[in-house]
Order: sequence, then structure tokens, then C-alpha cells
Amino acid sequence: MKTNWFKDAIIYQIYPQSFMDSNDDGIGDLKGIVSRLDYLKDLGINCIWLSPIYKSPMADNGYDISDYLDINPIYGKMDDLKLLIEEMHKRNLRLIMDLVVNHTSDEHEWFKAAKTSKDNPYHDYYIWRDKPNNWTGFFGDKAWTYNPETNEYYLHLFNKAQPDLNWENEKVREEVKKICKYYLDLGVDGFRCDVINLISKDQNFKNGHNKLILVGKKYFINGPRLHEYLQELNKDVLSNYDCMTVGETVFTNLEDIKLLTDESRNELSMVFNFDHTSVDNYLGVKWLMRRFKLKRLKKVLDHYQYGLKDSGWYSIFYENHDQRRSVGRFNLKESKAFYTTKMLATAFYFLKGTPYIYQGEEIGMTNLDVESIDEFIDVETVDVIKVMKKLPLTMSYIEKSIKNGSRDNARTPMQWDDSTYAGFSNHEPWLRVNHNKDVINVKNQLKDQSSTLNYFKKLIKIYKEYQILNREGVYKDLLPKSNSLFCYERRCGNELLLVLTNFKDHKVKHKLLNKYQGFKQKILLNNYDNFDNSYLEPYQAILIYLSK
Ligand code: TEU
Ligand code: CA
Repeated sequence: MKTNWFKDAIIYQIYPQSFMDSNDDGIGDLKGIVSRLDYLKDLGINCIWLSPIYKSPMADNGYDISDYLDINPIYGKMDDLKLLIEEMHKRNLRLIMDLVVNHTSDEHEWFKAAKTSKDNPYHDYYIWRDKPNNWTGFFGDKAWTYNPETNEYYLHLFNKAQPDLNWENEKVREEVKKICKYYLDLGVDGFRCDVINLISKDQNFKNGHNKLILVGKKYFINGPRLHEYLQELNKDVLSNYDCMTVGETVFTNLEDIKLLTDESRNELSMVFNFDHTSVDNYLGVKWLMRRFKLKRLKKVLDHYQYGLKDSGWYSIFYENHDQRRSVGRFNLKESKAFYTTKMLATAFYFLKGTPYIYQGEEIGMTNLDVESIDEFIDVETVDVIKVMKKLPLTMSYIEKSIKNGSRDNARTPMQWDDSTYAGFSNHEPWLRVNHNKDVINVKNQLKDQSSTLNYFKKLIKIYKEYQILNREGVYKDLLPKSNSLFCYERRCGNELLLVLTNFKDHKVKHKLLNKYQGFKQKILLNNYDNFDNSYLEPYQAILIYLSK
């Protein structure tokens, strides 16, 4: 029944609000996605992760759900989802949906009932205290909000419009099973489980000590019953389907990943770990910007690549709807995106794990080019600006940090062509299209053999051709100490993939190929026309297949 299809998949993340608008109201929708399936098929991916499309007041763009079993009318109807699934399966594409069950919307019927009185049967679906403790949430502010009707406080680890569910209550767990079952029966192939390692909280609700950020973190991350809850969900529902789960796990380490994804434990198929996205910040908080050093990135990647050699599985990604765009990140020059976009993809996607490409990454979409930070509308950005303004920070630091970290950067409409609204819509979109759509767009790049898009296509094709090496190949970092080059091999016996990438904007010499005399060599990818045995061009990336 269960196969490991997810280990060979290449997954493409769609942020529905910004992908494709079919009815010209300025908002992406399900029919829009259907109309672009041939594009995705042609790109070569074989699975889509769809960010939330459920009914939602959109306080957090759908990560605040008011009805799990209904579709947000801005995206369409349940029949449109059925059509999407059908059209995807026809094309041999799988679909995983976002499962956001750490919290609901405050407009969910459960919460509306729960807050009316302590005796209401839904009251215990949420987490209440007479007095708040000192915890702060992920958006920087206090994690408790007062509810006058019951004279209590409810817990919300995100915005106050996102009350946390009480997983201690068996009824809540049954509801979650019902939701999963509903979508699996519809033909969905799995779930991306939002902040899944927050669902179990230490029931003592002790005050936290860290005074700076995420106060109380150690009491709400990887709580005491996390593994039990996941095993229960598997036993009762997931194990009956050939589906996969990817847990979004925040602040997890290698040991956590092993426990969560060890096949024999039946918890999650894989997780997203964020350590590598934190090498350019302090304390895992992106607002606290830190100078990027390649060595630090490699140390994190090595740690997990070596650590997950024999058991455990994770995701390989560097963009998503919460991250800034990668163009211009990691100290890479924005003006050299023609090379760096291809270099980054080569450097990351041949690591061991399942690749995730975020919409627009394949054409090198960039951060939102705002003049003023008042243009940002994301709930996290708005909440964080308020908090930052209370702290002893200069306005210029706040501006720089917000421009760098706002999630709106990744959420601008997909750039399909150079028309007024970039082929995304014929109506002004909910979030402004980037000015560079005239240059950076799918239509242009499909025509241009040397484009980022065509490089991604080629990379994906090759990834699939070398499936065994990608799944099983033993990882070795060949230059762990270099601050310029990231070079590694994935080896199975006398066969290997060799990845050579240069993170610097100047030529860098190396002697790595001397090691492989006697091997036959085939160059599979190169973001330059030329190749030299002894150096890499600025931002050059090469993938070589070697065999004896
Ligand atoms: O993100 C969880 C999470 O940790 C983020 O809030 C993260 O701290 C921040 O976005 C980094 O910029 C998930 C979803 O991916 C996010 O979109 C939701 O807002 C959040 O959960 C709440 O559901
Ligand atoms: Ca629409």
C-alpha cells in the first residue's frame, strides 16, 4: 500500500492567491491553476504543494481557516478542486494540500461557539487561562488575548485571529482525522503540515525565560505528546492511503528530524528544517540580519546531509511563501541573477532530500521593489513593524530589516508575460506586480534557450534520469572550509554526481578534478558555455556524472 514515491518527487509550491487568475478579479484561483498545468508538466515537476485554499477571512492569507471542508469562494468551489485533482492525475501530477491544524481562524464556528461560555462544548477545543503567562508568539507580540465573555485569555502562537487548537482534547484530534480523510478520499496525495511541531504544548504553561523573542519557546515546540499525536493520525487515517506528509517543523534539530521521519515510527514522511535559511540572521529570527558566510551555510547543510545518511528524510528548498526571494540573497549580486539563479538551484537540488521549487523561483523572480515599507500588507510584517517601533532600533534599521524580510517579497503575482498585470490577470492584482515583469517573465524565458527557466527544465530532467544517485548517493562535502566554493559528490560505488558551484563573483581555482583520474566524465549541467578543469568562473555551476 505505502510506497516511497515522495523520495523521488520534485515538488512545486503554488501560492494560490498569486499564481493565476482565471476570472479577472485580481486574485489567483483554482481554475487559474488548472489553466497552467501544462506549463508545470512541461517544467517537469511531478507534485504540487498547494498553500491553503479553504474558507478563510484571510487574516493570514488562508493560514487562518474558518471551514476546513469548504473552499474559499475567491478561489472557487469544491468542484473546482475536484477538477484540479482530476486534471492533475490525468497528467500524472500529484497534489499535496496544506493542513493548518495548530490553529484555526477566530471566525471558525468552533471558536465562535467556544468563546461564548466556559460550558460550551467547543470551549475545550481551544486553550484558555485565567491569567496569561509571558509567552510571545511568532509574529513578535503577546501570545494571549483576553476574551470578555468568559473572562479568560486564549492562546495564539500567531496572530490573535489564529487561536491555537487544544490537541489534548480527543475531539479535536478526531476532527483533524475527519479533515484528512475527506481530502484523501477526494484523491489528494498528502499534506504539508503547517507548524506541526507546535501542536502539543507543555500543559504546565510555565513562564519562559528568554526575554528577547519567542518567550516560552521551549514549552510549545516539540511538546510532550507530539510523537503520540502524529502516530495516532497515521494509525487511524494516513496509513490507509499511499500518501505523504511533510511537516513544517520550526526550530528542530537533527535528532528531532530522525524521530519524526524514521520510517518505522510512522509519523511524517519528511520535514522542512529551516536552519539553512537562518545562516543570514541571528537566533533564527530573520529580522535580525547577519552577514552571510558560505562556510556557515555549508556547515548546516553538511550537518543534516551527514546526519540523515542512514535514516530520516527532509526537504531541500531555499524559497517559499514565507522567505524573501533568493535573487540577491546569500551575498549574491542581484545584477548577476542570470548566473546565480542557476548556480543556487544546482548547489541545492542535488543534495539528498526532496526538492521543493517555489513558484517564480524558476524564472528568478525578485523581492517586491517597494519605495516605503508602508506598502507591505502581510500580517506578520504589520505586526512586527509595531513591535520593532517599541524597541530601541533606528528607523533605517527597521526599514532595511523589513524590506529584507517581509513575506510579501515572495507573494507578488507570478510573471507570465510583459502585459500590464504580467499575464496573471487583466485586473489590478491584490498585491502589486513587480516592475521587472517586462524582463523577467515566463514567455520571454521559454523562448530563450539560455534562460533560468530552461535551465530549471534541464535540471529537473537530469534529476529524474539520475534518480538512484539522487536518492541513494552518499554525500561528501569536498571543500568544507572554502568560503567561495560549494562542491560535493553523491556517490554509489563507482558512479557519482559531482556538483561544483562558485558563490563568488570572481574566478576561483581548484584541484578537485585531479581526484577523479580514471573516471569517465560527462557534463550534465553548466551555466556557462565553457568549462575548465582547474577553475570556476564567477557564479559558475557544473554538474558532472563520473563513472568507472
Ligand atoms: O509558518 C510558520 C512560521 O514559523 C512562520 O510564521 C515563520 O516564523 C515566518 O513566516 C517566517 O517569515 C507557517 C506558514 O508557512 C505561514 O505562512 C503562516 O503564517 C504560519 O505558519 C501560521 O499558520
Ligand atoms: Ca480570480
